[in-house]
Amino acid sequence: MHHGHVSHQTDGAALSDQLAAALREAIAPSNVLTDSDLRATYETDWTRRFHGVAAAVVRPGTLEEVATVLRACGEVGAAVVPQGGNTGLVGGGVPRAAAPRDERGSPRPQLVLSTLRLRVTEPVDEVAGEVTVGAGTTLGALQQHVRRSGWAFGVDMGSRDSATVGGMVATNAGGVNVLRYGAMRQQLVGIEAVLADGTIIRRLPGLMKDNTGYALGPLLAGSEGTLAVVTRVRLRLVPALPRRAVALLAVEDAGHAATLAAELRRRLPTITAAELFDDDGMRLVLDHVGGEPPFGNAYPRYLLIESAAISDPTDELVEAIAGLPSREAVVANDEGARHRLWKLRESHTEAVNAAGVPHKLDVAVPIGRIGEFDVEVRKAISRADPSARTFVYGHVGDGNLHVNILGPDPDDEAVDDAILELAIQMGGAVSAEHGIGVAKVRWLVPDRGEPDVAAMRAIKRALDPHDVLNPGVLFATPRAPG
Ligand code: 2HG
Ligand code: ZN
Repeated sequence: MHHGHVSHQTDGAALSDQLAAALREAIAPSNVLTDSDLRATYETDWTRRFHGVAAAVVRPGTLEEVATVLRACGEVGAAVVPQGGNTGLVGGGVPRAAAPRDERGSPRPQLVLSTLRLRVTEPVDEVAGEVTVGAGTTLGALQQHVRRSGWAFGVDMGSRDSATVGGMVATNAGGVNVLRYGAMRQQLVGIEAVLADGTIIRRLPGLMKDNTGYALGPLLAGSEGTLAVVTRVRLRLVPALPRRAVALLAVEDAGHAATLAAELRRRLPTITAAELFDDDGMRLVLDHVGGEPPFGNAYPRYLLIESAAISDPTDELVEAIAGLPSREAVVANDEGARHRLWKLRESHTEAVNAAGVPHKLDVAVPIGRIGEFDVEVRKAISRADPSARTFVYGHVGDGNLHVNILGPDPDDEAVDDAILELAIQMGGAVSAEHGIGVAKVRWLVPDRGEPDVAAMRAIKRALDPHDVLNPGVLFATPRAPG
């Protein structure tokens, strides 16, 4: 099988004099990085599995600069890879390993367009419970920014200090609170973006209801940089819930964890998260970050539950889990102890990454079939690669499992295929939150079906007829026909 899109890079075309001159005229030369040392961190993704060569990394600081970059790239047929905090896990925000090609088969230069400098934050609109921020604002900075307003942001995830709001919208990031507040698309009330030809679209209304025409924001959410560069977003906020409690339950298997989480969603209205991990994963985390195991015994699976409210939800949480058939449980309400329990789950990504170059599949599975999936996926992985090490963790409350594999070569996709095939077979999806990127392009049609993908391609052609934005991401053939 040919798996040319990972690991082995071919050289992309260099920056032409015309494009170099146009960029340097539009943007301060210090924000047009052509030196390979300066480009390096923008060229490799967080897993190290995906990387490519950029002719340049450009860091526009204003909306107009973004538009100029896109126009200049369009004129010379260069490809633009939009990038936020570069915390993506499917290769969608770094240059392609095999450079995209033009009609004559020549490699096109690829540029990374970093949105990190688009950081203008507007004051919180306390009456509407909304805020408008630049795409390059990190999630952590956004959380900080709204802190004193009595409002909070509804999406949270482990990469908060690097992930940017623009990237999170472009990928429709999910995270740990989806069962309570939804993913990024559900937080979006307005958007400003630049289309491939430099056209600026903007709707940042500050209106709770706005039913005027096609909703472009929700369309761009999850478009993975293929339709526009997101420059600014208006986000809904949720009431700040300052008091928290966390419980860790030792359980028999993943199906058991899913059933308990589903039960708690009904019995515990303050629930904000229901997370799963297995014992191998927890040992790997403890070896990596240190700390004590939460229980004297080892158990097959662990379920972490968080509650948040205006007043202390501990009693409510304790009561809700008291009647549940778990093997053992601990509850934490002071900050240090809560943090230690969360760390057992949130440090998985980092611990797995420290142990090797991982294969990561973030599948969605119908909640009622999670137990069966967890059993079958481990069998399918051992069949595909008997020496693979498997860790299954994730957001069990919303049906999103992160299957992580160590062992197979970065460009050996046998285990990836086995996992994704099983997810589709069981009525799931090949991506729950990380997106398709370049990692799963072959799986878009098997998952979505031809008619859906044809409609997506029609949208892509209408908004980006010359395939300027992120070619090679989402669709299997870089160049859409027609
Ligand atoms: C998480 O939930 C992230 O921790 C990363 O989505 C998942 O490491 C992963 O595969
Ligand atoms: Zn996740």
